[in-house]
Amino acid sequence: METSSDCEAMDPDALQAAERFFDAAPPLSGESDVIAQLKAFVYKQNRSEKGRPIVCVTSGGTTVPLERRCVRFIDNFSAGNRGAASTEFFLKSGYAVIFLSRTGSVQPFCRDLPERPLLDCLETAPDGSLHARPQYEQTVLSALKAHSTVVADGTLLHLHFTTLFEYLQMLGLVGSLLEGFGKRAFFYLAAAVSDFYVPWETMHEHKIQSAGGPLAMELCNVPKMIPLLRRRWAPEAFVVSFKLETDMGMLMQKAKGALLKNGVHAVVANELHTRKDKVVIIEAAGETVLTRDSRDEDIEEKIVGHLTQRHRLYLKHGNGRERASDQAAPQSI
Ligand code: 9Z3
Repeated sequence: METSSDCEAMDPDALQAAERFFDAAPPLSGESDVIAQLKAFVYKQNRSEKGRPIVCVTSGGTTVPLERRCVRFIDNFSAGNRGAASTEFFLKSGYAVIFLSRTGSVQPFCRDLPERPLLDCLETAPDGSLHARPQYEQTVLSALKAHSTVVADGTLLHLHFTTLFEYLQMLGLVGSLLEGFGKRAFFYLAAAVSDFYVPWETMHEHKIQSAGGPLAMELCNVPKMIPLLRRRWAPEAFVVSFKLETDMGMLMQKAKGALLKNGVHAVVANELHTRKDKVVIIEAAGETVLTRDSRDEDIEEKIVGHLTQRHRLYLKHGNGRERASDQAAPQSI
């Protein structure tokens, strides 16, 4: 069994930087409510089906506030499609899912609905009753069916973040609460997390004034938290991180580096503009290229299929980071 001691020890400077980040971060609003929801969910999963694996899917982009009473912030492109689609496939594969997503990002089972689902999908009949418009009837029906199934099964927990601080604090809470799940816990880190931020202690309290002329601000590096997840919060959990670049050459090099440096079980490498069509999964065993064959297909079905199979192997034997000689040959799917 792999434990934290089997992993490379965490660099003490990196650990200190991570600790400083949390000490200086603003208190997480609604923290006790988040903990209560998590505890109830975890308790339910343990009671209802003993062997059910549990995955935390992170999704969407984090904001970086520029002021404490925040008027302005830095954001990124992530819409949360990957996390929402992957959640649907994890649920189909029998996982319980903690969906840690950016407020307002794409949600599971809503991907096919228009942007204003209530206004665009529904209409009132002359007697005042409410109906789905005929062109949306099937889409609304299948979204409702899928949603009510997971509500009845109690297998999906939604948690929302907006800022980088909230995201990392909530990931820490989920990590620590899932420690007891051992290898059954799986982290699928698809959220696009900012690399830079303004530390709370140096942040302007009030709206930054333009009268002072052009704005020059220094952003600090966000401490790396994946090693903390791997080595402290949930050392036995199966952890998959994502690497995004806009330069293909750099992508593979950085993704391979992340696999080694962070001690994760796999890194999903994707390039910004082709992310819906192609990803490369990098593992100690080698590389697997996954592509989507048509626009009707979700590449997430293949990503989740590949990784849940790896998670099953990890649960059965091994540490999930076997070398190429121990596993089936890498492939293109
Ligand atoms: C990803 O690479 C995701 O696949 C996407 C999904 C964000 C591209 P969408 O939300 O896109 O469906 O629009 N996520 C991780 C990106 C990231 O920030 N990775 C960090 C990095 O590349 C490591 S934690 O350094």
